[in-house]
Amino acid sequence: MPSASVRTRDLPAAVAAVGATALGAGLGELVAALVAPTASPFAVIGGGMIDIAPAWAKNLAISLFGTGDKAALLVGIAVLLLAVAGAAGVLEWHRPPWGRVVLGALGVVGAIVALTRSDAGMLSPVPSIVAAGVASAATAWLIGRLRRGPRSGLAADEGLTRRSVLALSGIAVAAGALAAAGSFALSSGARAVSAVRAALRLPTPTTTTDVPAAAELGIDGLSPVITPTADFYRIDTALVVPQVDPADWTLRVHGLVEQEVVLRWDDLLDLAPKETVATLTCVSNEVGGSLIGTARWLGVPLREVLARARPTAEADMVLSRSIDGFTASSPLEALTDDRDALLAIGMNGEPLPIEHGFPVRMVVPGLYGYVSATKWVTELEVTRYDRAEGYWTPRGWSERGPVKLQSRIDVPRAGARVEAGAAVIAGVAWQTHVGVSGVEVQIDDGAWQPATLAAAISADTWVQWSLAWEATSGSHTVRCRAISADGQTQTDAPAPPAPDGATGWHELTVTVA
Ligand SMILES: Nc1nc2c(c(=O)[nH]1)N[C@H]1C(S)=C(S)[C@@H](COP(=O)(O)O)O[C@H]1N2
Ligand SMILES: [Mo]
Repeated sequence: MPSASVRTRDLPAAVAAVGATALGAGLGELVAALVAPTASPFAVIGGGMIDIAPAWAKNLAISLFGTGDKAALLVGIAVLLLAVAGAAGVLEWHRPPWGRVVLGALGVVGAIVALTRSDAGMLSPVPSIVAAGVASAATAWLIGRLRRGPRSGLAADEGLTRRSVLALSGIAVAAGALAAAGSFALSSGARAVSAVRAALRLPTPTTTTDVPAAAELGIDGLSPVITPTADFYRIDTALVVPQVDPADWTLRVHGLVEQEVVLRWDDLLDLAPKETVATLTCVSNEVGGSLIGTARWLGVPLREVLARARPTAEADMVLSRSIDGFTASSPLEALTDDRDALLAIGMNGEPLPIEHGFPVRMVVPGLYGYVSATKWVTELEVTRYDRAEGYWTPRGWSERGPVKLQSRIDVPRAGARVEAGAAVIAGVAWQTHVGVSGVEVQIDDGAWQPATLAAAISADTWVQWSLAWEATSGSHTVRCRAISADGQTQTDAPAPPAPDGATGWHELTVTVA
């Protein structure tokens, strides 16, 4: 029976590729746990399959496996992967390098799927590429040794017996399993908190802020007035994102207070969270930069929380501290006046994303994030500016950070080519908690022209603006400046972000065809 004997002779190659692929897959999971937790190749492929599976298949899986449906899917993917690996080994044995090519192609598919997931980061393709690279290199190496064999006439150390190849494949499987177990241990905290977050139901807000339809000009390329959560900038010092379970979360309010207070998650819910819209921006934002976004925040006024603790008369600052040690120094005044300074638990209708501070963060209109927007917040120390300082103050940033008046051109993009004729210039302008009353645009050295302002949501948010432009061919410089609600015109004097925020006019060059 020739076919059977062919199969037997193919077996070591198949086993070698299965071992190599198990090693690659395990290392891919480990790399994911270390650098891109949401891009575990298995989770990414599984998530992609769930997204494209028709409803009947999902229902069938749930009725067959119940709550074990996801585990069953992952086992299914593993079995399929190893079967493909075995086939790739046979292919590599007969037609090198096609087995390697198949394994490499699987990695490319994984990397592409990882990049198309909504939570994809820059590093999301890395785990799949590492997995496929290791799998195909180890397959090529093992099958290469097998091919030479101990009696191939080459030096003994260049070939391997089938028995050695099988033993090495077994070691590869064990090493892959060990790496996968390591990644599982590393990511278990994150999985648990993600699951808690996914199951969390937020309370209905007691009050909400209206977003008037006229706040959104709906111009192509203009930043939407509410920033989609997935596009919201992220800035923090956390190498590993803190994983805080709401059930374990507490906020201690202490220092210069008459009554020390400890709040738990349920206490926050009892304080009747409200929803407001606020723009958050980073002091590091350059003129024209993108470290700014606007969201609907659900939370409890800090004013009410601080009132329970009753700060003493000498206090002038609140040092908020996150679970990972970051601190921000906010003026007590800004947290207790009539503005919507929040202990936020929701962002755009969902629990805070873990990287945006789950379960609780601060949001304070009018202040840059580094002196106010503490994520994963667990402590409010009521103190004085002459007694304590926030994380960035000794590192060259100002102890107070009121947001400066700024405006940005979104349309057209810098360096864009624009058709001659009717065109539009549009952007956003802000000075949170002060508000914007106008924006002016200058083209080349022409007169400053007033832009049309969209409806403002409130003084705490940015506002969109636009100006119709009859574009004439050639190269043009376009610049903008905002006028604040209190009558100030945005300064053209350039200042770098440090120590308290960039100033100057946003300006760009446009080529009109
Ligand atoms: N725990 C913690 N909170 C933090 C920071 C940080 O480094 N650690 N960075 C602050 C800074 S500098 C900014 S601009 C905002 C950014 O919030 P975001 O990542 O949700 O956009 O978070 C603030 N809160
Ligand atoms: Mo920031």
